[in-house]
Amino acid sequence: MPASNIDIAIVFEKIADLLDVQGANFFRIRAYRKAARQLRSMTEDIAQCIKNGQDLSKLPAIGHNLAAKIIEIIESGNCSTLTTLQKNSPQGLIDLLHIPGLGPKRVHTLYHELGIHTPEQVLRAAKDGRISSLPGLGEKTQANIIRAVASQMKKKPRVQLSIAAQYAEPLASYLRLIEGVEQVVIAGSYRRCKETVGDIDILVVSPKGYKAIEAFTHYEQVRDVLSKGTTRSSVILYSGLQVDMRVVPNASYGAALYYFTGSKAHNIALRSLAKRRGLKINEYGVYRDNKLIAGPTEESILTVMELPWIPPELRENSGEIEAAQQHTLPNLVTCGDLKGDLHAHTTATDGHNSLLEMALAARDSGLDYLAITEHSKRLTVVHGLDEKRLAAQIEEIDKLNAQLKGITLLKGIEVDILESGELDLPDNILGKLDLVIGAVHSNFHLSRVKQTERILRAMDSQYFTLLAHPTGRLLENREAYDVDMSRIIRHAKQRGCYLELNAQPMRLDLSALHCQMAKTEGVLVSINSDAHRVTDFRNLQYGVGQARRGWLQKNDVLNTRSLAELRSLIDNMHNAG
Ligand code: DGT
Ligand code: CA
Ligand code: CA
Repeated sequence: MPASNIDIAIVFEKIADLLDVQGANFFRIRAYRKAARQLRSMTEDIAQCIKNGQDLSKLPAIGHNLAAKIIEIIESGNCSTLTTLQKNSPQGLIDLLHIPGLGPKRVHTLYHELGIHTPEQVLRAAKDGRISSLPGLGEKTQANIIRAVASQMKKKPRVQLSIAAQYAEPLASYLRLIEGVEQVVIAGSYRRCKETVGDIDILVVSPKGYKAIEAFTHYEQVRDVLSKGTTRSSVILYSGLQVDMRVVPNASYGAALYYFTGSKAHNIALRSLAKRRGLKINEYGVYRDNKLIAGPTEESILTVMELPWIPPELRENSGEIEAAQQHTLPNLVTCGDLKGDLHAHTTATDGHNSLLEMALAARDSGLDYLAITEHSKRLTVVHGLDEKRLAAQIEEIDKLNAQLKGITLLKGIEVDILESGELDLPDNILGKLDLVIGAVHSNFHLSRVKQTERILRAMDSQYFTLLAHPTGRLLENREAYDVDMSRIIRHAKQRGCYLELNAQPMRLDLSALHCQMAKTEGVLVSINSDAHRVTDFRNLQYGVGQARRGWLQKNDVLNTRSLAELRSLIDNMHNAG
């Protein structure tokens, strides 16, 4: 397989980086960078140009010297200049260039004066005060370096699952059309339905690895090719998202999928279980005495381990392997189990569609009932409903229900929980509703005790049915407010009320851990879309993914109940309360 334009550009960029660190001549470095840019922007295949007898040195930014290097790379697959440079500089040195405040000059100094060539070493030296003693690097620079390295090491931005899907799914569809590609699966944390992902991991089954890799690195959304081999490659998309791809043959599909689905902790635990059973497990298969005994499917891997199917959402090494051994794994809730949705808005407040439009969209999504739960008057920015407007909506819903077929609208409200724990609307109107969702939308910074008391107090009010987005967090954006969730869950149990798992991709609130706590306590969770427009019912899938990560079964979820069952659950609660 001849090197492509991008392969050669990567080589030139690496050379430029290494020369930079060595303090080489500025013009020499710039020549490599310019040539790399030229190669990345060219539409003709450079290998083809050579075949056609074209003189490469006539191309912009490419002289005789670089033309010879291009020919060398294409003919031999190697570049002796890069090999020599790599021999003389330790791995990791280039990573230092990407730390803010550490240009080539400083990296050069750190390496030659202190022998530093990894971010960890930089951090250690800075903390020991060794960096500030170097010429041209004072206390202030040292402090800045500590901050930059520490934040770089800890912070890899994570992307919401639904946003990752917008980039990963079209890429997977594109790859499915490539000649020789038999299967494409998005693995990693994406497949485990984690609420955010660090990067996308794509597994491709094909006997023609290079074709798939070529297609991958030439995908139109690719901004940078980080690495490119015969069976694996990593790229950065224009969105900033990193995608790692591995190509495997059919025979190791299951083993590779299992490995790349992770989590790492699960894999490690499974591997040590295998070891105890005299087996060896890796990304190519399961082996007994070096003989391959499983590999083509994930089921085959688990079967030789004498384990039942473990759904990807559970693979976090948080008890699933033990439960699998004891055959006590939960039968997880699925999207098809949901019979209704208990949280939605319309144009009456901050929604974008009418009652009728929302009702029909819910029905089209396969639901039997939908609760309309507008904001209450305290939320003036979204025209929250007061008693009068709510009464009017109740009437409107009654009328609509008389005409609608195949879907029932429930009358509800997402009522603000005031700082005192009182609800924003009086009992006389709340009592006319089918259900009342209470929500915290203000005073997020109360102390843990006060915030918890506020919510418990709200749950005590007679008509309270369900606590909306229980911790108020917005993923990668706003921390959860500080509450004692185990007290809230125990109180919900006592009161006979329920907790929402808000399925908006930026919320996914309850967390998986809180779902497990609710389940243990026997408090039902309602997976709600919190739809603001007709297309938002799609978000239910993310709520279900989160519920599955929280080990919830159909029975643990309130809105898997039929409408009649739901009504009787809510009525019993009022009678008890
Ligand atoms: P992310 O990307 O941070 O959301 O999380 P993951 O789980 O997708 O992690 P990633 O992308 O680093 O790796 C993908 C999978 O590859 C991971 O879930 C398990 C597997 N894997 C990666 N590194 C290791 C390793 O060192 N040991 C084992 N056993 N598996 C690994
Ligand atoms: Ca990943
Ligand atoms: Ca990865």
